[in-house]
Amino acid sequence: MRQALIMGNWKMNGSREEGVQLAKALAEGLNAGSQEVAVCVPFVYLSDVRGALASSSIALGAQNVADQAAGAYTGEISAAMLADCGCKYALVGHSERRSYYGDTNQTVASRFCQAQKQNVIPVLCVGETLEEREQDRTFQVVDEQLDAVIDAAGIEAFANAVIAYEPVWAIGTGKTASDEQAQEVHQYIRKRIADRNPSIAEKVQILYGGSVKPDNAKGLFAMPDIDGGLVGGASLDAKGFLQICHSV
Ligand code: G2H
Repeated sequence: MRQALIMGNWKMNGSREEGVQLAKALAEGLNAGSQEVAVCVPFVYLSDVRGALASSSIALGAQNVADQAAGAYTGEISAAMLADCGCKYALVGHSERRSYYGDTNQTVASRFCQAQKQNVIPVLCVGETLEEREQDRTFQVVDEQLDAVIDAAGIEAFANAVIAYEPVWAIGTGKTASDEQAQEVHQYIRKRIADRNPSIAEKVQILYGGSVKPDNAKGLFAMPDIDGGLVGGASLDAKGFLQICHSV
């Protein structure tokens, strides 16, 4: 049985005070349950939010991590720094990083490896654009995104990683993949892992992301291969995000 995982991705939103207040509201409002909850916070607020979450079970995550270990990489944040700030998770390859900041399958694989070297759990984001879906290339794109990491890190690396399927056409658009559309790709991803290592495939958590909201979370989370969600916009509202967290 896989533990459900609900992650908020705050993206580039909020102030220090808003982040702290949001974290405190989550810590206070989260009912004890079988699910794990995490929030991926802007780098500069990690320490403040860590303090606000200190007495709760909510884990801390970052939204990206450098593809190098240390050195002259101005503006980058290393996995060791994230570990130092108390991060359990780091997103790698979010579609906004891939499409606006030039992340490639290769740099994403390097970020994934750097995170794992510091015991920060990488959350590998994969997913197709609308154009790719319309060209019937969803599985091919997901294969390429997964395989780059499998080639670099080895299939065993997925024993300590999370995958997030986020169809780009559903991100921040209000369009959600239907429960069945999402399940189809989740099942495909699990099978791709299972072809190499069935026991890792059985254990790896695969989250759905893309306009998850309080009113669609239950249906998505009920799908057999959907192990939780990566929630953007709706994670900025404590009440709504808690409702999503309590939908598993
Ligand atoms: C996808 C998701 C969270 P949203 O980017 O990563 O954002 O829920 O706003 O679509």
